[in-house]
Amino acid sequence: MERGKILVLLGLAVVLAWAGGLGQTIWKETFEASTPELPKLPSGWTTSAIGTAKNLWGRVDIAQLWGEGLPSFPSGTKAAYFGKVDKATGKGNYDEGTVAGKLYTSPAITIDLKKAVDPKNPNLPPSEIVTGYPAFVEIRFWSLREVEYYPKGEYDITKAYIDDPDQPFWLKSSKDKSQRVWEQVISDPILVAHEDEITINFEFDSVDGYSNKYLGWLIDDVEVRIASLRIETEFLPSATVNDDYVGELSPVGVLFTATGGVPDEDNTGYFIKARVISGTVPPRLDIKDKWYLDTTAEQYRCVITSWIPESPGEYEFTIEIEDALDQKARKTFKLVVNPEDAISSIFTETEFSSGWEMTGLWHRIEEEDQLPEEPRDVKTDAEGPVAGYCKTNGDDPDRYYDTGDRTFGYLTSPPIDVSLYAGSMLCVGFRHWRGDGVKG
Ligand SMILES: [Ca+2]
Ligand SMILES: [Ca+2]
Repeated sequence: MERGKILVLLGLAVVLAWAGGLGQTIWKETFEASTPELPKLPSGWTTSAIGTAKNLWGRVDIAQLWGEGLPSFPSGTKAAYFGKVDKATGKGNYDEGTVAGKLYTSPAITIDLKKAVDPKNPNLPPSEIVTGYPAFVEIRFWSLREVEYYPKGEYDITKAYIDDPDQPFWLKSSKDKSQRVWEQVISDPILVAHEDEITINFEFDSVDGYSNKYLGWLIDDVEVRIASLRIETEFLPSATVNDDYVGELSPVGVLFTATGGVPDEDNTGYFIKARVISGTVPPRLDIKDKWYLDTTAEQYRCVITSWIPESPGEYEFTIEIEDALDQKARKTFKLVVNPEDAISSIFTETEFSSGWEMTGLWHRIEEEDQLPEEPRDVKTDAEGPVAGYCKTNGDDPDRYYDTGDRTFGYLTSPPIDVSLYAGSMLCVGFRHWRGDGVKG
């Protein structure tokens, strides 16, 4: 599971909600509890040290930070806070004259998928949810951090992770400019199972004692939710006639991947449903209606064993996936099937008999004996007719381009359809003979 990647949302929440359903909260901390008294954290939250660093984690009410002019908290008036309040100024800082850094950890959160089951939704009766039933969750929290800005090194590090400090799902440092706004952090989907236990770790590390007279770090509304459903495949590589497509796919044979949501279960395993809702799928390409969960890869996969396209074409279609909670996600794909010998030649011209636009002195020279002999005897070695830029000369060979004035003209090919070769490199080559009066 790659937890290093992180999606930070400011205005994107609406888009995600549309793309993957609203998701459902299975655990949430608002830090609003009235006991224990501030600055203590709610019960279950634990702090631990990084080395000998000072522990400044606690809980704060926005009223205590009256001198900061902060935006209102995501929920209520309280939040978790790494820092200390100066009562005289109503401002916060983490300046201890030495390294200020500590870790704090959520209570053990037991994944209870039954909390995600909508009682109005009969598709997933809670009775089917047994220990070990898989699902994807995501961690969300709101963050407001104000620390030193120093792009040449990593100080005042703020990070969040599940179990491995080296794989944070969110990390910022002095290299990232602070913004005095709340931003919502949403982790990538994390594969868990019913009754798994997870803890969420928030770590602040100033690294040293310099430049620590800043507000610090505020956290609010930590949530574990069912992750929205999403198709992870970004695009489909192009196919080639008579060439087995499975070899083009990476990993081999895996046409689509998806994550998020809660799967259904049948005798084969856990799956999400999939269907093509619009567009045209290439003939005989087998898009499965069940994408099974690969627990090692931590994704749902639509696998094909073979597909050998028989004719070129360009296809576009939209797929919709759906999980056991009726969450849906859609994506549109374009698939190009190239002709077998496509790349060697899309278009060749040896006749110049039709379709070409010729202006100025450009004209078709059909016979070899029409090629100019003056001022040089032209031998093009071309097979058949050529296009030449020179003056015609009745029944005698062409000659010169001397019109007594400036002369120019265009030789323009007919339209060449390259739409079947989208994504391919196009190169144009031509043979030419250039002399005093002719091109061939
Ligand atoms: Ca709150
Ligand atoms: Ca610092």
